[in-house]
Amino acid sequence: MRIDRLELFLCRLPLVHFFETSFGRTYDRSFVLARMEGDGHEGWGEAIAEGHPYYSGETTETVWHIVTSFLAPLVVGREFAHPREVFPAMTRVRTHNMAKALLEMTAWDLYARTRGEPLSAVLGGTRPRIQSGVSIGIQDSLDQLVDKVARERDAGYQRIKIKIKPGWDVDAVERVRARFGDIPLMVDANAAYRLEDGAHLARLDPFDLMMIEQPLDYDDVMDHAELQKAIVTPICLDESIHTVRIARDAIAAKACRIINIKPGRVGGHQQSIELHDLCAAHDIPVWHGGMLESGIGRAHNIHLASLPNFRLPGDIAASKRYYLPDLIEPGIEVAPDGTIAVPTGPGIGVNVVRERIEQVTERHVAIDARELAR
Ligand code: OSB
Ligand code: MG
Repeated sequence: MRIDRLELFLCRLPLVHFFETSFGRTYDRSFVLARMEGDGHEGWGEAIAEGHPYYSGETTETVWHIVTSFLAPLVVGREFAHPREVFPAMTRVRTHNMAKALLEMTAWDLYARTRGEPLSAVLGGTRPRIQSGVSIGIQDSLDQLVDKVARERDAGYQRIKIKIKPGWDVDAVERVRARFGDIPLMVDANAAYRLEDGAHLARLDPFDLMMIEQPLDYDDVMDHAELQKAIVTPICLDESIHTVRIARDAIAAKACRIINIKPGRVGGHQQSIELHDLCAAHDIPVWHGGMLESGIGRAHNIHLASLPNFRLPGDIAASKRYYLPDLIEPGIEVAPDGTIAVPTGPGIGVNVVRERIEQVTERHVAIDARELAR
């Protein structure tokens, strides 16, 4: 597979409903899309970096800078026997896994389309449908939260995740449990707590939560290990797991019992497969996270989530919860049983709507192998 040309699109889409985490409230989503050409085919990908550096230090602007100035010359105009070679080709550049993942994942789509196979098949996926859960942001009131949970449960989602932060935690969980009994429920703190909050977080233990996601800071493995000793609820790490090596250390330190995989966070599909396999070897269940992706990133996630150790429902929900219309046609749909079909066409297997992308593109660049060679 030779990558002849790369295009980047900086896009902004309004969200159907605002989304609030412990970082703040988002009304629209900025993201970078990539399109590659090679061997007479195209591939598409999406970076998970947001317009701000609150979930991660990377942003849409750092992705743009790192890809155009440093990563594109390592990838465009090069021949790869397999997309697993793309991430190693970029190791000279330190960190910036979201920028690397953008190119790596786009190359996987190109490769799968070149072979005429669905992405899931080339990634090693084994299931035809994935289990879908939802992530519900912080609301203006507990009544609104309960209404939202009711709506998503009725739509069939297999588990509910609610965002928490100091001041919006034990009461929120208590209300949801009181109203909905034993629905599969979990919470995500997005690093809003400190180890000193251990006694407070232990107050969540009676509510039989599936897990608490990322209670402490993004670079703090040892305090998570300490906290896990003080609470019964299993800890799941998200932000902390930016590389496969850190996952190895976190597992060894017993800092978590579950891991959330976002390919965009760890450098792409190949790193995700390695993380998935590492977790399987240690009997750590994984589930697929989400970052309010458009249909392009969402389709990539669905294919990856078809691997066997994705044993828990992920944050991969229907397009209509996020963007109307989406950048793909038809949008991703969730069946009444809370599952999503893995697309069976070549590559990510969804129709990318070019006109819609052009409408929401604020900046575009094309990088051609011939120009780089000069
Ligand atoms: O922590 O999982 C997270 C969205 C943006 C940034 C971080 C996170 C999230 C979500 C939303 O939880 C998941 C989704 O519905 O895409
Ligand atoms: Mg999270």
